[in-house]
This record gives sequence, C-alpha cells and structure tokens, in this order.
Amino acid sequence: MTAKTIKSNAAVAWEVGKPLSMEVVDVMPPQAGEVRIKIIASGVCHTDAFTLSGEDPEGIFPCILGHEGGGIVESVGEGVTSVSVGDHVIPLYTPECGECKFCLSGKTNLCQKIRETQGKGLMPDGTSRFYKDGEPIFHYMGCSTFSEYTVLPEISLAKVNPEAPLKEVCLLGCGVTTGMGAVLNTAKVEVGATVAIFGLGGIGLSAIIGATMAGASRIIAIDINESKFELARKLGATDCINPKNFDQPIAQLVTEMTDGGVDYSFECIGNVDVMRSALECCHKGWGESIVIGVAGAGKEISTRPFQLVTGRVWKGSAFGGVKGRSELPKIVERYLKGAFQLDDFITHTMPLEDINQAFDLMHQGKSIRSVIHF
Ligand code: NAD
Ligand code: AHE
Ligand code: ZN
Ligand code: ZN
Repeated sequence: MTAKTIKSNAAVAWEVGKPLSMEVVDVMPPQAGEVRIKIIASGVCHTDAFTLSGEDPEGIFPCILGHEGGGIVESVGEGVTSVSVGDHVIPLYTPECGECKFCLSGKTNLCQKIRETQGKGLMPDGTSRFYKDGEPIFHYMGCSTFSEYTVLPEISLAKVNPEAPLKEVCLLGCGVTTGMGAVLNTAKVEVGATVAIFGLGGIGLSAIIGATMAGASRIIAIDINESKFELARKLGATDCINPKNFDQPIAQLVTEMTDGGVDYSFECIGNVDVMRSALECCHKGWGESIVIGVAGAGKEISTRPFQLVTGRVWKGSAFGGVKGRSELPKIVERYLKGAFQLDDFITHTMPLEDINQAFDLMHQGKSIRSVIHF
C-alpha cells in the first residue's frame, strides 16, 4: 500500500528564543530509502535548548526540534530493506551507512553520508517532509522527534528489541549513550583509573555510570547545582564538589585531591572555561580530557600549549563514539539485562502540548530528563 501524506501534531520552533508552538503539520510519505515513524516518546536534551537559544551556528528555523526519541515504523519508502512496518526503532542523529570513508575507517562513528543535507535541516534529496499550510518546515539533526510522525533515512534508524520500553530507551538516542560511550569507547577508562566529571545533567550522570562500569577507583562529580549530587552518588560518584564552595580554582583543587591530577576528565556542560579546567586537572604525562559539551557559536577553547607538551591529551566525543545501527541495539539488550538503569534519569514526563515546561525545568536545573509521551 502506498503511503499518503498524514497530519501530525508537532511542536514547531518558529524562531529563535520563542516557546515551541503546537501545530498540526503535514508529514509527507517516505521517499526511496526513507522511513516514516510514529514517535512514542522523546527526551529533551540540552542540545535542543542550545539550538532554540540561537547559539547553534547550524540552527535553522522554522524547524521541529528533538533528537532523543523512540518510535515504531509506520511506513517505508521504496528500496528499504532493513526495517519493516511495526519495527521498534531509535532515530540516529549520527547515521551509519556502512560505506562512506568514515564508516569504513574503523576510526570513528561520524558517518558523513548525509551530514551536509542534515546540517541544512533537509532530507538527503535536499527537500523537507514537513509542511505547514504548504510551506516547508526544517528537520532537526535528522530526527525531529517533537512530532507525532517524522521521516528519517533508513541509515538513521537503529532497530531495537520490541520488548524494550520506548518511553525509557528513547534516552539511548542521545544522552545516556553519549555519556556512557564517552567513558567506555572514547576514553576507554580502565579499572582503577581516577575520573573527574564536570556537569551532572543527563550526560554527566551517564558518564558516571560508564566510569562505574569501567571500574574507576575515584569518580569526582562536579556541579554548581548541588541537587544533582544525590543521584551522582547513587550512580557511583565517590566525591561531589561544588566549585563555588572553594576559593581555589577547581583544576587546582582536583589536582590536589588526586596526587597530581586525574587520569581522565569529561566536560559535560558546553562551557569553554570549564573545558580548560577539565584539561588542566588531568595528570601530567598521560591525563586525557574528553569534551562532550557543545559550545555556542564563536566560542573557542584555549590552554597553554605546555599542557599538551607535557602529556595531557584533549579529545572530543560525539554520541559516545557509538555506531548507532550496529551497536545501539546491543546497548538496548544490555539495558534489558539490567546492566544499567534509566528510570532514575526520567524526572518528569509530559504530553507534547506541555513541552515548553520541559525547557523551563531544564533551565531551572530541576530536571535530569523530561520525557515527552505521545
Ligand atoms: P544539562 O543542562 O541537563 O546539564 C548540564 C549540567 O551542567 C547542569 O547540571 C548544570 O548545573 C551544570 N553546570 C552548568 N554550569 C556549570 C559550571 N560552570 N560548573 C559545573 N557545572 C555546571 O545538559 P545535558 O543534557 O546533560 O547536556 C550537557 C552538554 O552536553 C550540553 O552542552 C549538550 O549540548 C551536550 N551534549 C553533547 C553530546 C555529544 O554527542 N557530544 C550529546 C548530548 C549532549
Ligand atoms: N551544530 C553545532 C554542533 C552540535 C553538536 O556538536 N552536536 C553533537 C551532538 S549533540 C547531541 O545532543 C554532534 O554529534 N556533533 C557531530 C555532528 O556531526 O554534528 C555546531 O557547532 O555547528
Ligand atoms: Zn542530545
Ligand atoms: Zn557512513
């Protein structure tokens, strides 16, 4: 049966800095190599707020934000073979085509097959699948999960075990995979290592889970919002620090606490000054700092080159270094076997029409993750 254009409730970001607006939009049928899915749930990540704020150089409006979702295949376009109607899927903002230079390198998860059009808010053929009153609305990060229905390329979907509750595993579409993966895949933290984690939102707390799994001997959790400390401790943080409670710079404090610095640090905020502190609290000779946070347009990082000359390493991590199609289904299986929990992260749930509350809660520091239920 050929799919037709359908109506979908969606939260549209019409312009920078304005609350999202509930609209009924037209969602076109999936074209060749594309899949239309019904979203069941979507987390709200800080990156959605970052783009809405106007800080994202790739931000393009009007668009439908959201990139941390879980859904069910509603229809498939011509030539789609890897998923079928009814399959449970997690949308991927980092696709996996398996054939581009990046996919074949064995060195990165950053598939570039559709990166150019995705960054312009468009499907690979250069057009949108979302329309309102005949005018196109842009996609976001290739996902646009703040819509009841959305369309993605087949290469941007991870097919997951249908027994996994999508209202929980949607968090594996970004935050939890990112934090855990940065520790386990990018840094490859080893048993007994010392770790400092800056920022205890969904990403930083997931990094704590990763550090605990890796067997880190010391996990120093740092945030200016002390309400995050209870969960940080529960997940395995050995020390919780509010930099505001100390006169000395945080890098110096962590260095003193750890006999010369940590083996690994993770910046999970998007603040370039904190990125510097995270590097400089690493141990001379071998300490590695992983940048996960996304900084605004025009921001740059700096340090004395001597920090690198003397053996500290600065790295970045996107989606935890995870190849979504081949690796995310296995992470879902590990979740189903009880390797880690997700419910601690879901501090709030709400229907799509209340989505602006999710952004308010995030800005007020009251949520870890709000999950939208469709
Ligand atoms: P969040 O808002 O839930 O958490 C950020 C935390 O940082 C908060 O607890 C806040 O109190 C804390 N914080 C703010 N300023 C601080 C400071 N100066 N010192 C210490 N703590 C401070 O955000 P999130 O959803 O966890 O995302 C964190 C960052 O990671 C964002 O920049 C987001 O865009 C980015 N991100 C990157 C990737 C990636 O693949 N690299 C994936 C997801 C999110
Ligand atoms: N568009 C921004 C950069 C945004 C960014 O860094 N995105 C991360 C994912 S954040 C998810 O919450 C990422 O994976 N980036 C890799 C990529 O290819 O976008 C900018 O600065 O232009
Ligand atoms: Zn995200
Ligand atoms: Zn590829």
